[in-house]
Amino acid sequence: MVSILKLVVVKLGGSAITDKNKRYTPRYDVIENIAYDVKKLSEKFQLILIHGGGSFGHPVAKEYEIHKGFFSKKQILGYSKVRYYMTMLNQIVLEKMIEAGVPAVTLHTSNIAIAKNGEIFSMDADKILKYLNLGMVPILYGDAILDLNKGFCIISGDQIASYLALKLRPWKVVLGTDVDGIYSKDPKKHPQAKLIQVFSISEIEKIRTEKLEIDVTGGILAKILEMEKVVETGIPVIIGNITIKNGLLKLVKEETPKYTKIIV
Ligand code: IP8
Repeated sequence: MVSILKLVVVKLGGSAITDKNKRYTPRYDVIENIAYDVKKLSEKFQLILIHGGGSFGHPVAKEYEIHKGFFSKKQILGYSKVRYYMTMLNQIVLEKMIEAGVPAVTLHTSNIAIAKNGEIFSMDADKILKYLNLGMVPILYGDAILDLNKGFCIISGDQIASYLALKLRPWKVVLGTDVDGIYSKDPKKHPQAKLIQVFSISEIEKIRTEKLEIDVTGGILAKILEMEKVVETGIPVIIGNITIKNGLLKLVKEETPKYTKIIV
């Protein structure tokens, strides 16, 4: 069975789908709106959804230093907790998708992938393709996974998005977040920050000098470096706001004036 629909890899950022200031707090209204957009988009595109950790994954991963790999027995309860809370967030996303009529199916990242030194070493992309060919919408998420050298590590949703983009060569990669794109400064701290509509990877030094909030998966800098691998191969990457009504719908179709396109 060969599908003729264009494939889009969509990352639902943790800052959009959760309240990053309150542990384990989903933004139900945002997830519901996104699910409605996904339903509409799924009529025209094949979609792979990947969600981030937000306040479900990051605080607990940081507390137990899961991203540093195994170095103490004290961490193993933390590994369980990260997996537990990420599964919980995933259930919420999945539930809202199904309620909106999206034939979504979760592939738990830690069960289909293994890492080596913090990078995805292998992932069973064939299963993802099989679900796509059935007309379903696979969902993966940033997670704590086994690592061949470090015992375990954290793999971000962005790493999954770039890995799958390079393997499956989608029409485009869309990164949804809670701001309109990449700014000259952190827009949450500097209201006068300017949205960069076309961000060239060569300009990365400009934001490298900024004091940016870094989470266990490296924040905006790690995101851009991950996306460099994708745009280098000619696949477009766009980033924009999915917390507003029809935000994801308009972003995928590039029907909004406010978003960032990442180029080499
Ligand atoms: O939010 C990290 O994924 P991200 C997930 O895409 C965890 O960076 C478990 C912290």
